[in-house]
Amino acid sequence: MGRIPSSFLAVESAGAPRWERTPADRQLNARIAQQSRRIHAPAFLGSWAILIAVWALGLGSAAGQTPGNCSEVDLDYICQYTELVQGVAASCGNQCLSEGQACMEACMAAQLELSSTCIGCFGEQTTCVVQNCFFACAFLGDAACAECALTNCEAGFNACAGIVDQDEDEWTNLCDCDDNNPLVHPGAPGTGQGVDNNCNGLFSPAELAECTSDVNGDNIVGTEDLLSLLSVFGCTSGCPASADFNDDGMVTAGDLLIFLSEFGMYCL
Ligand SMILES: [Ca+2]
Ligand SMILES: [Ca+2]
Ligand SMILES: [Ca+2]
Ligand SMILES: [Ca+2]
Repeated sequence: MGRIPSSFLAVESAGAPRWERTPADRQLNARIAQQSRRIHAPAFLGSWAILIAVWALGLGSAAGQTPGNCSEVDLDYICQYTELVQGVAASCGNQCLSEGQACMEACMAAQLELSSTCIGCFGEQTTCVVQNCFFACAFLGDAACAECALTNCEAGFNACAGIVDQDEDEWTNLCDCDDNNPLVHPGAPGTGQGVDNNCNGLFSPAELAECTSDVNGDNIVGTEDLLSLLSVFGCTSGCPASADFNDDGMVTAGDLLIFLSEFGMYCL
């Protein structure tokens, strides 16, 4: 059962790598940053009620692809505001120890921008912990409480919320910005394929691809580059080097194929 990868803690605290050499670089990163999700390192407290929040992070392994009660927006919110969700779940868990599920749900709904169906999963968790782990949590200490809760209630919460790890890279779809690519997750090293490997919303030099068909030098292989290629397509002599990607002196289907293989990539 996976716990929090240490890299999760390092991502933001180390500062996001920023790759900016020119004004165009800054524009690129600014554009990417608009769509980025910030990852906050979780801080765990001693109270057993915090466990409710721990499960909510979906940091354990999860199986199955059943759509859950938490929407994409909910999952993104939990990833983005990890500490807030943890804190609220902890305080609500403490407040509602004796009152149970409805109390927990009302308490969380008042403080978090999560859908009611998603919050229902937190409520179920409260019930699960009280039913299965009350003794451990009340008398045996935090470690025993945590173990009991993870064993008995984590899988149920993940199933309820729809938290999965489809690509089995040990990061669930809460914070895995591409849960179909195991080379992409928070803390992942760059693979030079033009994708945001570490999910920080920015491109480091190690993540960017070496493109040959970024003709206009805007760090993305896109339609402008295609138009530039097509404007000289069929050229057989004296062709512009910027469109002759395979250096055979002509601009033909071979060059178009190279373009297509790089289309959409973010480039050095
Ligand atoms: Ca994953
Ligand atoms: Ca992934
Ligand atoms: Ca990145
Ligand atoms: Ca060529």
